[in-house]
Amino acid sequence: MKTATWRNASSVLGAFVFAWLALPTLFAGADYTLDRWYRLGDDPSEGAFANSSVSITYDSSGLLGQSPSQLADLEAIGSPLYVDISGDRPHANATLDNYAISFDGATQYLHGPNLNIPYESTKPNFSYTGTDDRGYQLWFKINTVSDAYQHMLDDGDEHSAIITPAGDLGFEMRSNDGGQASVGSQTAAVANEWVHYAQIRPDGANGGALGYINGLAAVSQSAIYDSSSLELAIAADAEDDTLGGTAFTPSYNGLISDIEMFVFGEGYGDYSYTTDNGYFTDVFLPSTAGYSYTDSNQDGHNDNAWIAGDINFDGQLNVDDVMAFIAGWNSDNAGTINGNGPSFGDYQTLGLGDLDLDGDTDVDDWLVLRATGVTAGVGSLSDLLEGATVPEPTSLVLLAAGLFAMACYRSRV
Ligand SMILES: [Ca+2]
Ligand SMILES: [Ca+2]
Ligand SMILES: [Ca+2]
Ligand SMILES: [Ca+2]
Repeated sequence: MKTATWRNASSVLGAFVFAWLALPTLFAGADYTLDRWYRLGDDPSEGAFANSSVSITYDSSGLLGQSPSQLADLEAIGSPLYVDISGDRPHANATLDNYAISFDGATQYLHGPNLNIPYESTKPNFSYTGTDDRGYQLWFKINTVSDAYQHMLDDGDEHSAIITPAGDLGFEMRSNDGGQASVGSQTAAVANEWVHYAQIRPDGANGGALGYINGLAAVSQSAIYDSSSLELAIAADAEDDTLGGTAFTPSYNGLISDIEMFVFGEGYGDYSYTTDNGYFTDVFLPSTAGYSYTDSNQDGHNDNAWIAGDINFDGQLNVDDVMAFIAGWNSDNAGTINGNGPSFGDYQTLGLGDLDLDGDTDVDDWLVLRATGVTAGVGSLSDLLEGATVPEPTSLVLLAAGLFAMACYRSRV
């Protein structure tokens, strides 16, 4: 989960925020550091109303009046419009999200300072010394799928959220070091549907750049991304104008609702799919039997966290999760990911036992499950797998009955 201070909160709830800032744990621990939160009309101080023109849209993560500024607001070009989406939110639980910004794909876009390599960023909340691990997530809804590139977000021409000319949802991570630039996913773009994107660089060059579409692993790219003096563009392609500035080509036709850009590593927190992928926490998890949605801290994300080891998402850690693990043994998602980067997992592989979220279910995941304590008394992995790498449904039932009997027996002694 993210650490954040809110621009609007700092004006409305100043005392509370400053008290909170005094907590020594604000930027320590497991949470990533939210550098930018572009709510695109939902920051109360922005004064958005339906069908009004955007001139400046606010970064809502950071305190006002700091030097250097903690806020990286974006300037609008071509008068994009605020759109009331309270009747058509990205997902049912997004009750704080009442506005999006609409772009025409021809003249309208937003621009401002890039984040790119955090320690080189021109307008950072912090120095981000030593870390180049970063990511973003956003919601968008396209109007039309064309045969040209559409850029929802282009951060310094290095990391981009795109639709390819083939009409596929995709991502870019550029590299002068032999990387792939644009990689389309196996999912075609569809008009008039909200889509969640996340692109994460989790672990230096070895971690690659991982693109998730609606919470699912979709595109993986490798190599080292480059320094960039180019700006961040929303709804446009950002490229070098050869004069020391950025040339923008507006290219995205549709709505964008909510963008977060964040930093982690080297004292700026950690990124975890199960706590930080907004689709997983806000859409998938509340759709399961074991979890609901609450947002007491009003950060736009679910406060309820997945229980480590709960493979079948019923909100409990018990022998049923061991059964789900055995059922998913030896599975992997390699066939669903495009690009030359590392393998990675998602809620589907997690539901098959991929507890280390590297895309497969193998002995490494068993060690993670065993560390939760839930496998105590159910036998060894080889015992459970004996006779079948992928148990037949009938043998699963028998295995379940056997495990249940074993659990009952052991509970009596
Ligand atoms: Ca919004
Ligand atoms: Ca929350
Ligand atoms: Ca469970
Ligand atoms: Ca795994």
